Amino acid sequence: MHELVTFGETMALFAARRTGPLRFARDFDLGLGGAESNVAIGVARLGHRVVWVGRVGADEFGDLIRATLAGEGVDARAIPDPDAPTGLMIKGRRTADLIDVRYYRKGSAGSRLCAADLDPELIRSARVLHVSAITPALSEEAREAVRHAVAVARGAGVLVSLDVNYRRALWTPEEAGAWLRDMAADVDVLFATEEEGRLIADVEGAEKLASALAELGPRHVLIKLGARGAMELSDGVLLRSEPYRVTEVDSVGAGDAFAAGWLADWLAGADPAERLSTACAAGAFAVTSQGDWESLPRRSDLGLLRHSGDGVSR
Ligand code: KDG
Repeated sequence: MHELVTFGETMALFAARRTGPLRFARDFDLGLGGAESNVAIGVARLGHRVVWVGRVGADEFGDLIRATLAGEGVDARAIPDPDAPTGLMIKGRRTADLIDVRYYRKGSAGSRLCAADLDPELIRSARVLHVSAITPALSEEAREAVRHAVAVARGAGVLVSLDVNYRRALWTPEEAGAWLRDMAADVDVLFATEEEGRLIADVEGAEKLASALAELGPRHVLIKLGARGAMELSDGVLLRSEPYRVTEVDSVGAGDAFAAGWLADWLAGADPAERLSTACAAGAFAVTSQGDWESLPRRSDLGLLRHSGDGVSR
């Protein structure tokens, strides 16, 4: 039986190999990206049974998504949509330190996900439902799908996890803020950066922000602080975790890795300090190579980062 259910749009991802304006990129690596499928892979790699649901085009990219997720041990319910293509995400490298993401996803198969695509029994029989605030920005039916899934999960006592994952290209801060404030009372776990948290509550300072967000309803509030680590406010108890020092190659997907680490350790029943440390370690691993999810850790990798000493693992 699966432990975590998630759903959303996963796209084919073309990542430019060379630095500079995208029009001169010439060579691209083909892979995939999607906030929720990144989390699904992360939780699966950390030893838990995960289902991902989404629509894909009846095309080569849909097949790529289905096969890749299955290869990562995710139970992928990739529903083929004959009337729309798989969405595309293009990742350019404008400078060595600046990744430039463009989407070609309007009207895509993934954006047409609707409540009827989500089997209520699948949600009720899980321990965690994980959603991101990318999905409600895709279409009205996708927004309704999130609302429906969260209501089903709450009715069954399933832990509801929400990652803000704000995407400026998809909706305005005002639209996102209104949706998130409306949703906050219905979620148990909220993941946000400081900037994302301020879409919901206009409060300065991570600690005050975490308190303000917790007051809206979530039992666990996670604030990702990037190079400063992370903060968690759970049941009134504040925890902090230092960052792991790694060389950053590609930061896209770090937040999904953090959520995956935290959720996997929640499923494993780890104590809160350990859980937050796993989340930070997973986030650190995610930035060490190209790709939104490829360098996500297995359990055995976590120790490598925690005790890397002179940087050699023998
Ligand atoms: O967090 C990384 C994701 O954002 C990426 O893999 C693709 O879902 C995606 C999006 O909308 O950006």
